[in-house]
Amino acid sequence: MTSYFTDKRLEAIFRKIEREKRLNFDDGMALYETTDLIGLGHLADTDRRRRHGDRAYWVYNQHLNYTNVCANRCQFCAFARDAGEDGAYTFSIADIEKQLTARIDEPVRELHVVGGINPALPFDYYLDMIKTIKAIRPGVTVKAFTAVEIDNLAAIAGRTHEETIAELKTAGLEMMPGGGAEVMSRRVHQKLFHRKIDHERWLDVMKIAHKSGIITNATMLYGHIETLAERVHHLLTLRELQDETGGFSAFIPLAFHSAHTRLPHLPATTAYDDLKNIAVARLLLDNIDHIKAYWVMIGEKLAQVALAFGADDLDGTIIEEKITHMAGARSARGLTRSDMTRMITTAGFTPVQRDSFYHPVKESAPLP
Ligand code: V47
Repeated sequence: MTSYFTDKRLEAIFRKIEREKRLNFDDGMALYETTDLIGLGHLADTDRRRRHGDRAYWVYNQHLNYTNVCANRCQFCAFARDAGEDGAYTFSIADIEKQLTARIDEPVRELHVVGGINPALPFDYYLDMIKTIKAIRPGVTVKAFTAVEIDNLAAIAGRTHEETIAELKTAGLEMMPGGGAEVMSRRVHQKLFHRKIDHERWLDVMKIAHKSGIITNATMLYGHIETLAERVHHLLTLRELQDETGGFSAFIPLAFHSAHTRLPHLPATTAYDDLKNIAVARLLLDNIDHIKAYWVMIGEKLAQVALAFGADDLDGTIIEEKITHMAGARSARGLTRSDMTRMITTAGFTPVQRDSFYHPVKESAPLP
């Protein structure tokens, strides 16, 4: 039989995987450097099918971005504003109640809640926000606050990270999203987001969350000034923490969008690089179960193709996305249940509606 691979380095990696040997930094570089996209996709798809068969997950979720006022002002962000600046907003608890009740007839399973580092908000605001969500929608999972926000909450509450997470948990926090580490490199941190906590602190907060029983996701922002070596280092650092805690549920590569940011000259990521990031993550993160193709950032069409390049999850309906659309994303603002299932079935996979913890959810009503 002829070999699948036009790149001989992939053949060697294939044999390593067959012998269940862990991939290392050099393998990661070879996977990123290869131009054998089909060979890379084949390796990732084989791994993906071994874990998940032909299942592809999605969740009925809603995003809530409670404020865009942010003290960090990262170079790559088009969402943040200074207090009082044109377009700055902060939702009151009453605004949040209104947003949730407006969608109360929809079978939302997960609320994804993130916002800027707004120095005017007291700790009680965050507790009230979670309690309000749980009061209006007792059945939803509250997936809220990146490690960056948790670090800020601990500072304003004057408590340790452990105590802060414990209080938020009592209020109803069940899971944390994966944003905030961007790409784990001192060089990139200095250049693009020096006011934000560094990756060592991000990892410390994630470790504490995991040890407190909070499952989290992890992300990597790619397609700006990072090198391939920095990407591989990022993935291997996540793998190392996962060996210790087992607390990461899914990994989501985030494709940089430059419009209205301080890096407007940077070109959009290519489909080729988007698929590579999915596939390399699937292969290097051997201890993280799920890889998400986040359709908001790579578009619905490519997200569908990514299911054959290592991704097993398309995230969800979202209802209304702000962060990437303010940076020029041209994908939909939100998708319906039938959009999600059509994307999956027409790619040859079996759709599984899930809750936040990847338990299958029974459809209770016909698709709209
Ligand atoms: O940390 C900010 C990124 C992240 C831009 O855990 C940008 O399920 C592209 O973390 N272009 C927040 N990306 C989003 C996030 C996330 C998204 C979906 C699912 C989950 C999950 C988490 O968005 C930030 C940053 O890395 N971001 N600006 C931009 N211009």
